[in-house]
Amino acid sequence: MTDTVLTARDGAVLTITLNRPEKLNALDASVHAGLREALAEAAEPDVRAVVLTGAGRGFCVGQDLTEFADTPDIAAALRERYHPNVLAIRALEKPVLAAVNGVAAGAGLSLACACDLRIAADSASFVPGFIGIGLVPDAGGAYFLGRILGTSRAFELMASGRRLTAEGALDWGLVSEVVPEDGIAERAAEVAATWAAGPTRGIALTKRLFDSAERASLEETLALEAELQAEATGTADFAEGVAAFLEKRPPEFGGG
Ligand code: T3D
Repeated sequence: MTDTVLTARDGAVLTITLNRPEKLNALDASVHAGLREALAEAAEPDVRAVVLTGAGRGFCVGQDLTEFADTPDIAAALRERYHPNVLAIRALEKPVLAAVNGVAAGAGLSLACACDLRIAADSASFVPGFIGIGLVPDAGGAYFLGRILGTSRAFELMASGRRLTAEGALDWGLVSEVVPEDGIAERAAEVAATWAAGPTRGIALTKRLFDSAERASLEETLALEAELQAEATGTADFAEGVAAFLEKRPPEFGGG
């Protein structure tokens, strides 16, 4: 693991911290590689929830612009460095929470939006970045923002390049919660611990169903829900959930 991406375990929660604080966690080759390793660690079965955050005053300001000169083939760089990590976040069979502790710009904004949930510090802001240097959104930015905000709002934000405040992001549903800057790590740990104590297989199957529903017909979604529900009813957590309900006690989900 590179020291530009750190991982830490607290029970079943894995926290991944982008760690180039002096560059607001801009994504250089070492961060891309470190994130890839960290996401592989996140796939381990005993990890039941993941937090992605940034060290220092930034979340992530996207591509390290000083590396552009050394990147002759941008399309290949996207395919090799960005796409595997974005797809790995979506493929993780557990919830991924972006704790947006500061500015999220360009591909940093896309990364936050690739996650399943977002909370923000009151000092955070969301900066499209791409259009500021004449680029189109990448790292899945158009895909995720279009779905979270709706095409009209997402286009207006991404094509204008204007900065969205944490409160504005809350108002638009881009984040679910805004907390004081000095409390974001603690709140992220709390939220993640709650998710980690949930029925992890059921949550993973719900994630898969929603991801599929974005681009499937009603008929296809009904077919997949039947398949996934059959799988969900085979889990120990389903048995525990029903038993706890009948015994009028809180469930204790083990994640299996
Ligand atoms: O290559 C490919 O594969 C293509 C992929 C492209 C994907 C992309 O992400 S394109 C978009 C890239 N990101 C940006 O354009 C954002 C650039 N940054 C900014 O506009 C500003 O930094 C912010 C508005 C985000 C924050 O402003 P502020 O005033 O809070 O901080 P600052 O002073 O600008 O930045 C602090 C330091 O971070 C500074 O370094 P220094 O001068 O103290 O040594 C600054 O240069 C550095 N920094 C910020 N963003 C980047 C960066 N260094 C490299 N790359 C950056 N993206």
